[in-house]
Amino acid sequence: MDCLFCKILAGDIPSAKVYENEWVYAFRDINPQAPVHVLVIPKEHIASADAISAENSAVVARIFEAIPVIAKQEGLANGYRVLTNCGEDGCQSVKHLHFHILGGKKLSEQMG
Ligand code: DGP
Repeated sequence: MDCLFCKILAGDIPSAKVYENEWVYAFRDINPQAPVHVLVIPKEHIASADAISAENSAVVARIFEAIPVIAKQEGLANGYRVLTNCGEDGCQSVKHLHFHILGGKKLSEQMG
């Protein structure tokens, strides 16, 4: 499959691993938008938030279980932002579901 994040999962493209378990992989964003910028992805290919269904949503719970673990590991005790971009209008550039964890500074109140 021609998917950048599947290639990262396969080890074909290097990444700076932050966290991994059976279902989830997390690594540093190559173009950080904050002092801490981690991407959390399912190991299973899901194209975007718009492709989440009753059949595959269990992994989303696994991702959200991993997020506080990663946040603690990254020292984000003062808070952080979790977001996912979806589709063309959402400016999703990589078509493999991913959640951005942003923190390490006071973030902008602007969301869109
Ligand atoms: P989005 O725009 O929401 O689809 O975010 C995709 C993110 O992926 C973007 O912040 C940059 C990051 N990214 C793109 N290519 C690579 C890569 O090869 N390695 C890493 N670590 N991050 C990447």
